[in-house]
Formats: sequence, structure tokens, C-alpha cells
Amino acid sequence: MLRDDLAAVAQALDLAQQHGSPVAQSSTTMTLAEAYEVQHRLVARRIARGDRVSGVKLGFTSRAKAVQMGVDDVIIGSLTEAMRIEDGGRLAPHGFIHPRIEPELAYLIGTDLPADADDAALRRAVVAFAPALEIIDSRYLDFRFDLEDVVADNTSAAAYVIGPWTDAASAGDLDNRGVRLEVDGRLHATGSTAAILGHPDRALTTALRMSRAHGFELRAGMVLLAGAATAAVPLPQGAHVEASVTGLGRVSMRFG
Ligand code: OOG
Repeated sequence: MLRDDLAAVAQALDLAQQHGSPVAQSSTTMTLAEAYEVQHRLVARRIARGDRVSGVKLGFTSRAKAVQMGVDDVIIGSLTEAMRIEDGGRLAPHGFIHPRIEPELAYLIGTDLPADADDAALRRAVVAFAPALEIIDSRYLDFRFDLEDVVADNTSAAAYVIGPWTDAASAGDLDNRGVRLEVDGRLHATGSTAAILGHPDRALTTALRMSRAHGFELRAGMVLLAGAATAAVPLPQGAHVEASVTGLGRVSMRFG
């Protein structure tokens, strides 16, 4: 694809997100590198409007979801400050197309990571864990699954909520913690943190690998969303959603 075409795809996705009106998928196939280039351009447009990168998210870290979608690697996207909703807060429905919600685990990175940092350095840099909610929304019309198109669309990232942080030193092992997702007080999905790459801490190793491969930075104060622990649930207008991770507490939001 030509550079001008990549910029045009980024612009179309950006406008779709701003106005809540979906775009057709591109008829030209993109390489994965081109898809990340579109994503970086899309995020750069937000930054130019005064937004700021606040973290990264991984997608398809749940084996079941990856198999369901026929993908064999995880994907990485950017979170920005404008996507963040306070715990217990309200998300205005404007600009959403077909929103879904997933319970996740969040890691807080406490120190900047140099370009040559290894897995152990990243593990040491993580200062806290929290239960989280991610709202995903594909900006495509009649979406036929295509990995490059999802990557270009910033991995469907739309909004996120972080619950109370627990100090990493006192949280213990995060493996095999129960995850629950309730919508309007009814249980909609249950899972385990083990669904995230077999052990959620693998999200750290993976985030480091993916951020190097695709040009993302991991800096002090950034949040890392490790990926869904259950299937995504459609998010109807007016819904009150609450998620919990055993030992880490609860996080909630209202849509509309
Ligand atoms: C892509 C985003 C997937 C996850 O946690 O697997 C994702 C999508 O399903 O639209 O964020």
C-alpha cells in the first residue's frame, strides 16, 4: 500500500470513531507492518488533538478467543487518556458503533523501560495490579474478520476503566484468579486469569516483545491491559457493568 493510502485509512478510521459511523473495510490487503503503521497514524491524530498515550493493551491473549478468530498471535494497541473512565463512572454512548465489554487485568508500570530492558526488568517495573474493564468497538461496517484490519483499527480499543490498585508486593501470584462480569447485577461471564496466555504474567513478556516489534513505548505511569479473561459481551445502552478479580476487588461503569 502507498503511504498516502495508509494515511487515508487512518483518517477514515479516526473519523468513524469520532462520529460513530462505521467505515467499509479496505479492499486492498495490508501487511501487518502496514496495519501497525495505520494504527500509529490513527493514534497520532488523537495526540494532535490534545490526547495523550496512557498505556497499551493486548488482544487475543485468550487462547479460546484466538482459536475462535483463527489467529495465532496476539496484537497490541494504544490506550489514550481520553479513553479512560473513572471507576464507577459513566461512559457517554456518543461515538460508539457496536460496543462490547470484557473484564481484564491491568498492570501499572512504575518506571520507564529502556529499549534494551529484559523481561525481569519489566517485571520489576510493575508496581501494582487492578481489575479492569475494556470497552471494545470495531469501527468497520459488516466486519469480516481480518487481523490486519483489527490492528489498523487500534485493536478495537475504545474505552477502559481501572479498579483499585493493589501493590504488586502484596498481591501474590496472579495465576488462576476467578474473574466475573456482571451486567445489571446478572452474571454474564466467568473465567480465570489463567485464560490470559496460560498465566497473566506472560502478558508482560508478550507486551515487551510486541512493543519492540511494532514500535510502542512502555513508560512510567502507563497501564498495560493484559487481555480478556472471558468472551466479550455486547454492551447495551443504559447497562451498569461490574467486574471482579479474586483478591483484587471490583471495578464498575455505566454506559449512557
Ligand atoms: C479485537 C480486540 C480483542 C481481546 O482482549 O482479545 C481484544 C476484537 O475482538 O475486536 O481486545
